[in-house]
Amino acid sequence: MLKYAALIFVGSYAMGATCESLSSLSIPHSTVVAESVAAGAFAPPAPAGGKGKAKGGDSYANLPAFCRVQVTSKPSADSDIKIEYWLPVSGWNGNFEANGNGGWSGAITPNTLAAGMQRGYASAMTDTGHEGGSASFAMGHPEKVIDFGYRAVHEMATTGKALIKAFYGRDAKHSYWNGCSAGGRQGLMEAQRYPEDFDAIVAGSPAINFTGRSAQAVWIGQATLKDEASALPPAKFAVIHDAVLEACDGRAPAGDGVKDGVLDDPTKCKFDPKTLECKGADAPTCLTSAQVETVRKIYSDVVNPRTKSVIFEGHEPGSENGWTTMAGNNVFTIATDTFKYAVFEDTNWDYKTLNFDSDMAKTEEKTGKVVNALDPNLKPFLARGGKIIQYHGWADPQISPRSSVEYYKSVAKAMGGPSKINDNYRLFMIPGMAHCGGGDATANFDMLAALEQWVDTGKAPDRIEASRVRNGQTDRTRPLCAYPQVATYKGSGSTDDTANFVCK
Ligand SMILES: [Ca+2]
Repeated sequence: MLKYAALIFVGSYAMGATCESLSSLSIPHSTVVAESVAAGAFAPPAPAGGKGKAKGGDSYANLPAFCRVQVTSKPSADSDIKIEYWLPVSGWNGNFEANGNGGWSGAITPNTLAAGMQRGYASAMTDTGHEGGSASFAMGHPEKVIDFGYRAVHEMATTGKALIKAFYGRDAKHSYWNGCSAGGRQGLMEAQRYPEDFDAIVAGSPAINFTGRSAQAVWIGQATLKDEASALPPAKFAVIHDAVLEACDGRAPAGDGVKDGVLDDPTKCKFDPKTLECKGADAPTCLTSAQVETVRKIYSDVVNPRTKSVIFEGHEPGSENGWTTMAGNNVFTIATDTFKYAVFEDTNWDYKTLNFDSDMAKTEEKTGKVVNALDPNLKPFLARGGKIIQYHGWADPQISPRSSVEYYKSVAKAMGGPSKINDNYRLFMIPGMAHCGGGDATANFDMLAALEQWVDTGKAPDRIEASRVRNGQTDRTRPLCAYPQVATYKGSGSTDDTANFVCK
């Protein structure tokens, strides 16, 4: 087998260790297996069933030689956390990048590791301590829930730094976090619980209130699946969406300024679904009175019926085309898993029984306090110069975007006002974007590059350029603006050209 040593001639550090020697590195409660992989030689595991090509199979042919390190970490007796690191032998940019997961996580995806390494990073990913996308692992395994909640990522950070130091003979210049959805939650959780782990964090569409959004999916499921009359035929999602745009997209003051198929700030859209109510019999282009009530429920915040306190923020106008996620024929599985396996530990648990008053304390005590990342105290992270780019699509039908806004505001308040966090923490709300991408938005952007630039220059990004690609063509460019600013049309020129917009 080929043996690679990372030869780094920087400063006083002349040489690191061979890849294979990392296997004997002593990492607390962990076993380490390291192997050299020649350029283009990585063979991803075959997909289930053993036939066909693994996802991203062809792209591995272009990979540089790297040291592949597989770690099993057992910080508790019940832990079994898999972590993988790809350390490029040459062309290392000097930085560490840890990548986040999605949903209930439970997988290390080689194409994610490859993407980071192709940008020059020593990249990392963990399965968060269990395999697969179900939460069934949680039943009877509170330590595994802790691993999923925050411990696996912390292990990935500390072990990654030790491996980098051993392999390259020096510390990483900076440690980056990059994740969306569950990965956004993981990044903000790190800033809250382990402020030393990462220097800079991209937190996309974060599931920071994991139990809250689970409650919302049940809230919507209880409304839509209550009876046949309350259900929304998926064909009507587009009808509602069109009515929303008709009401709120376009010229001010009634609209948002620019008629472009997306809402710049849907919280200002006062759309009443009753305007769509059928005048006579039910028809494909209108809503029955029962359906009007269902739609109102989808837009409404999830509240405790007794105290009226908000459990989670409602969906925004503009998100309708994605409502199959939570208002389809089944209750969103990620949500039912939360209650079935983590909170109640009962495989027979029925979503219809969830009580938004009496069940909430147990939800918080059992699961919320482990998996939710809502602590507004980022002082230790910000004090050491940590940086966060958080982003969220305004049309996200899976994690309500206002949950990001509310968290951002809570941090600003806790830290003494927006001016106290502005140099370290910025939120970018993306008009029309669905969950971590898609929708009618300018959803092509590079938040990691923006964060790198911020770290390297010290100048916080006020606007980040984005584009929309349709049928292989870029048909719109637009700036994404640091909240609370929005991309504002200057008044002349094409509304598909970013040069004609300012952030204000
Ligand atoms: Ca608009």
